[in-house]
Amino acid sequence: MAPTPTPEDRFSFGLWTFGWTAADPFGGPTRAPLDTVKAVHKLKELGAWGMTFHDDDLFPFGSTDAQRQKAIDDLKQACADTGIVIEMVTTNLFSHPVFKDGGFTSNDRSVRRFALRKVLRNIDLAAELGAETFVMWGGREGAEYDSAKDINSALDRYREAANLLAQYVLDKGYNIKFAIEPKPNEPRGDILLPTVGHAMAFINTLDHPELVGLNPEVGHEQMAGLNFTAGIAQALDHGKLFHIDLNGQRGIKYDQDLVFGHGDLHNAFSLVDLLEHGSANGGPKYDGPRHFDYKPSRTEDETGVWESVKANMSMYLLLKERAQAFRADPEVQEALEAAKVYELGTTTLAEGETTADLLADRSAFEDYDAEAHFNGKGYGFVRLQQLASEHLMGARG
Ligand code: ASC
Ligand code: MN
Ligand code: MN
Ligand code: MN
Repeated sequence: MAPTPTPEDRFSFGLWTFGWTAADPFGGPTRAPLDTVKAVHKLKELGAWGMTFHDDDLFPFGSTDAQRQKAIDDLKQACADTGIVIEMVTTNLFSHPVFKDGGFTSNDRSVRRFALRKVLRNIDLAAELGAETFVMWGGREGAEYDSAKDINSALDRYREAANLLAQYVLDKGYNIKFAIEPKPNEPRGDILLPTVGHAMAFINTLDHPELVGLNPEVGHEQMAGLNFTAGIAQALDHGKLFHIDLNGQRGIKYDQDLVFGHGDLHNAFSLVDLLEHGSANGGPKYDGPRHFDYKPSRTEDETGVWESVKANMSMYLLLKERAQAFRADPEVQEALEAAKVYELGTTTLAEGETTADLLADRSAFEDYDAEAHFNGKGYGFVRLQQLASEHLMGARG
């Protein structure tokens, strides 16, 4: 039996996830649009805590001011009635044809100015609704052809936009931080800031790096063949894990946006273990929302949509239980010890020891018997992984 989600779990969903009507590049929609107010009530019923949206999810591009305001008022009322929190807001700079060459980094300057205005308006809305995170996924910020985009100028324009937005939030006194979401490709052939690592390096070049972090998505890193858990660990190490997009992906292919855990299950297990317990030797922990950015498969009807919403939360909670059992198992603790996982938490030089001391320590080098030290001895990493796998499969305690 899967555990029941509660608001304390802080699960949240993008309006565009369960609301996706399932049009893809090869075929039209297979589902009717959902009513936002009904959907908020359904989320509450299923045990979710929060919801997020792009401006265009809530009120279609080109809405009149009155239509926009009606959608906002309806959402506010639904949130007031249910207690659902709008924890993050983001801007759609990818659907409308005007953004076909990007928003902040379009070669066309007027598009860049329009994109900034669209985002500024949406930041005001985010503040009004109490959202504390503003995500920037630059899906169209990229190119198909190397000669078509001056990457140096594009990064300058991205930086210009991020600096302007951070200064706006400071001037307005909003309690909002930005989270950049990397993705390697799709819909563009190549996207700027393609991975967690690229984005973190970029953030360090901004005027207010403290206001800008990351919103990594499981599948986006895995599309680049990268280990998502390892990327998250590095983002935590840099104090940059401001938000997270949980979903599933099976290898290097198109962005599948599967239910969390329906892709690389081992990596989902280590991710939940890291999010819930932190690193084995301490270190910064994540305490933000558990946000799902997935798509209910095109084959599903509305019942299947809500089943998939439940499946995301169930997978997370089941993995949390399995990770707790893994950490609590004395045999696992002994295996972690034997594998020297904890020894990596000890500094390489003793406290106060200098480089001169290290150079003077004959046991570290001249008398160190490298052959004897490793002769015939292994680390036992495979045993550890098998114990993790047995816990993951519910075969132990
Ligand atoms: C986002 C985000 C994505 C994309 C995608 C839109 O804001 O985080 O991954 O938009 O979900 O379909
Ligand atoms: Mn995705
Ligand atoms: Mn995402
Ligand atoms: Mn996505």
